[in-house]
Amino acid sequence: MKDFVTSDWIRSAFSRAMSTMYKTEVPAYGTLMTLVADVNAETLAAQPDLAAQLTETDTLERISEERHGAIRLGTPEELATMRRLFAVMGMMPVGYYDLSTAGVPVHSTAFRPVGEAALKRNPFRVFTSLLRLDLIADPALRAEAEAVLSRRNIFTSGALALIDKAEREGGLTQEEAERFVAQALETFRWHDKAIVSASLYKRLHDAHRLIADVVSFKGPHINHLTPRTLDIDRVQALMPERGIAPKAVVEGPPTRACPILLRQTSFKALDEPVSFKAEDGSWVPGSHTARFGEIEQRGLALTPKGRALYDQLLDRSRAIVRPAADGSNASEYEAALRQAFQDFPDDWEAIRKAGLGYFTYRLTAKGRASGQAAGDLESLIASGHIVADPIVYEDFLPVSAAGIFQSNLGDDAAQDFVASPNQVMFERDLGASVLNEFDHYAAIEQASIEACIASLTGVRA
Ligand code: OOG
Ligand code: NI
Repeated sequence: MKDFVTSDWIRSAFSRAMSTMYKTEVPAYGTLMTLVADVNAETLAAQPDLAAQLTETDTLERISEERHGAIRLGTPEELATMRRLFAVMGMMPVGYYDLSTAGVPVHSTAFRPVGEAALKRNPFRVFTSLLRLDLIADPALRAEAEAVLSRRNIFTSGALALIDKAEREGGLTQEEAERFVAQALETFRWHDKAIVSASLYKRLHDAHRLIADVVSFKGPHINHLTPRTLDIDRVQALMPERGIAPKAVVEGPPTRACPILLRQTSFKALDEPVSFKAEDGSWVPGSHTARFGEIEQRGLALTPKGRALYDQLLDRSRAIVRPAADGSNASEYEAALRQAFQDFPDDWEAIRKAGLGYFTYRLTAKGRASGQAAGDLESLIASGHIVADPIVYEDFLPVSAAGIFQSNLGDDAAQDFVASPNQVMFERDLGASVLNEFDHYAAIEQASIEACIASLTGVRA
């Protein structure tokens, strides 16, 4: 039996390497990281209860390590190989997001670790989109884009060989894992030399800016990395002081005492110099806008019932005000959002009792000391033997994701596509089914209840 490192180890190493690379490529990301670390430290100092809870649930350490990134792929083959690459790091496809309804011609999943232990170790996730060439109206342009994509190979031969090896042998040794991280990183690197001519770039760009971003380059450059903050409103407010211009509104639920799901904001993508290949082999200078920075604040994972309520309240507020990209109605939008969310309880016990969110259960000091106690879960909570902690939402939100895409594609980029979710096609291209996020949270919750009951009563629940 070989001495393999764990997939958690590989994922942590990869996430660190990616962050280091992106900091060099996009210095504003480094500034944002520093700002987030400062605000997190302030928040923890001001809220000892929060610090204690994060320590108790063994999640304090992971906060500053946390991040997600995003890439956009061009072909089914790229998506299928990406699934195998992420699997080496213990990252599985969770959830299906259709962005066509929001005017972006992609559908997506998030590759992330599943299971409590892996998430605690390092929850690094990558929001991964596949371009929907079937949504390009012009058949000639679609054929040209397909031809360009069919000629590129986004993975190094070293990465492909190590993926094969990991699959065949069930893991990688430390030396192989280190090589794997370095080889995998190559796929996500920025390339400033386009693989298309300036005129094809322009036609792709005119069809949709996102199409130009996916088709014109050698690989799917990581387009943002997102640290997790404990106070997104504070970071949003401080960004201008550090020379970063935030997008107009924070996506997701409003500010609450009990954070739910996910709130996100970003700074606008940078205009970066690139060059295009001319017929005579010379390089023609131009520019491309794709890479940005984002921050997120994560809260409670909602049950299907809680999620339905969230979707309903978000729809209700957006029926009153739709946030304009230029920020002109930001305060009206925030007011409408706050008003609508009055109907979502903002107290952990009320949320839990209404069955709106997922919680993990653990023994209190009293529960651990008592050794034995009888009763059902609710009475053991009431008697102070068991306490519930919110489970953090590890996934994404399609309306918010569309807002992030949109703010970085430019205000003119919104287009009407016929809503056409196609999870069947996505899973065929992926070569696997995506996991259902709700099943996953429910299983973590259930396992924690069983563990509590078993240690208090000596029997399995
Ligand atoms: C992905 C946008 C979605 C998020 O955090 O919701 C996303 C992209 O722009 O490629 O990253
Ligand atoms: Ni993001």
